[in-house]
Amino acid sequence: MSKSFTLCEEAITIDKKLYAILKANPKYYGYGTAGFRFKNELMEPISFRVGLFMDILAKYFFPEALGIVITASHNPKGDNGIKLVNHEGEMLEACFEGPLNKFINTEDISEAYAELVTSIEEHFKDKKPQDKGLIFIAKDTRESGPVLFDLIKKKATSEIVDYGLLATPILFYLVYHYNEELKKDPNASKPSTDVYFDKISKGYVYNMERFFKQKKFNLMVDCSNGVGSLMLDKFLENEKLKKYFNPIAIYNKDHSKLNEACGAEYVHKGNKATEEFLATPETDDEFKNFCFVLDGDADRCVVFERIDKTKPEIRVADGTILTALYGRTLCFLLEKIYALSGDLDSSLLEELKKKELGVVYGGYTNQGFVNYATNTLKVGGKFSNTGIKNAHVKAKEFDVGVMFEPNGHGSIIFRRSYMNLLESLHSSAKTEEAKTAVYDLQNYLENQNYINGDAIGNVLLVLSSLEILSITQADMYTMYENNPSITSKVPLRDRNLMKADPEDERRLIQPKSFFDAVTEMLQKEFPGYIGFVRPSGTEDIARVYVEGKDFETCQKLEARLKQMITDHPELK
Ligand code: G16
Repeated sequence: MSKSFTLCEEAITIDKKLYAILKANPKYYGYGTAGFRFKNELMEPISFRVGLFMDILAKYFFPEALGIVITASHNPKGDNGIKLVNHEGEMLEACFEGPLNKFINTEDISEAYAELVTSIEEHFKDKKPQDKGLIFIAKDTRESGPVLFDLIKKKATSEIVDYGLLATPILFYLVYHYNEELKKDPNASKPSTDVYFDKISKGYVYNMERFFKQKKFNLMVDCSNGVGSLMLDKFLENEKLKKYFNPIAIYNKDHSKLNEACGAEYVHKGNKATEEFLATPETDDEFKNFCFVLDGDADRCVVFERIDKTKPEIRVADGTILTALYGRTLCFLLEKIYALSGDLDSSLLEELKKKELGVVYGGYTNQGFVNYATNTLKVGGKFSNTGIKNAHVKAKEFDVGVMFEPNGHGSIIFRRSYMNLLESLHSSAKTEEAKTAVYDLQNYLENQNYINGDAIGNVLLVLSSLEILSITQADMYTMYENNPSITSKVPLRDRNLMKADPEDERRLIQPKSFFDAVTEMLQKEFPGYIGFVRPSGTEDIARVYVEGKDFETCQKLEARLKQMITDHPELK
């Protein structure tokens, strides 16, 4: 093993004791859709080893920071997890997942550590590690968070900056921000979270000052009893934000009931409102309740409203509708710029017109949206497997990419070169009107969380988008027509019983016989319908998705797929 990294005896002793927990629960502990996610006690040995892994990696990136968020987001409160943040403020690069998984799943830590060090050294070739590393850490409100935090830093020698309780996307942003600042000033100080709150608030206040017309709704936010309520309180310290909505009602702030019958996952998957919302009567005036629902670590949000003010049924604006809303707003802002061509530098404008705007969609994205993006918005589209870590890679292939999962996780990503072009267009604009039109787009893109999507940032961006487009919340639901669809799940003993094709998760490579049977059944009995099954990367469940012309047929197909999962011998 390299001399740069050694494992002390104490670390070996600590690990031995902790690893017994994994040995007693033998299975493969893989880095999934959003990092590691298992029962609290299983996360303890994993956290200790993750601390050692990140310590090595951080020394290759120093003086840049890396990040860790201790969260299991939408999972039940008995679970916890770890999301790892790379030096660009994105999820850990996929190339490190293999060595990390090997490290976690090899019992003998001395052997596993030596192998890990070798593979990281090979990755960095001639680059030498520093003596120090820097890691920003935050956690959600789970009780097990502090224990995992202590285990992560127990034998890590890097400098740890503890950001305490924080929404996942904020920690991601802080890593990005600090590393960007370092490029300008090698002595940049560690950012405070205010950097983030100020940025997002600035974007919203600008949009409102420019486009706000009148109050139209009562705003409600369901925080899933998670860390989002703390973030929202912090945002609302800014009085300017509150000017534009009726008093905000915040639900589900009790951290002891994290994700219990509330939150984005509950509302989105169940297509039903929470008790608290239903217990809040609509007012008699013209205002309607407008509800935003966050998830446990406040990186996802979906929106809903009552269909009829007097009835409990709701309709949900999922992440796909948010993609349509943002895509439409971007097209609108661009059209406003194009309309002022006489006031703008013509060659820069031509360059802008050549830039590619696109959307990223996944297996659960309704075909109704895909048609809307292609035929109405006329923007490019790319398929991505589940997980923001995958969507991000695809979104970066566009100059401006709107990436959202239907479950409400997403954001607008753009290339720095695109923003530089807007800056040149802005500074060379010949009239105030043209300058403002360009700045409207700059503000819309720059002052939102373009790193990995933030639930509260998205609440504000949805409100901004509606004002920019002069449309109401109700208009969001009629931008395009969805095909009937159902997303559901079937418990699995172990998520590893199924393996999805890494190229396209809608195909299963294991059990092969199950996938072949599903393909044949679909062709014979449900022609024209979409139906697929994939293992979750965050829970021990199989996710089932069906979509087609008729809802009743979708229900039959869903029931059929669920039965096939339950009956298949290799899935028992
Ligand atoms: C995580 C990921 C999301 C993903 C979701 C479900 O969300 O960040 O990208 O869509 O899990 O993944 P799976 O279908 O593999 O269970 P969160 O909000 O729980 O972190």
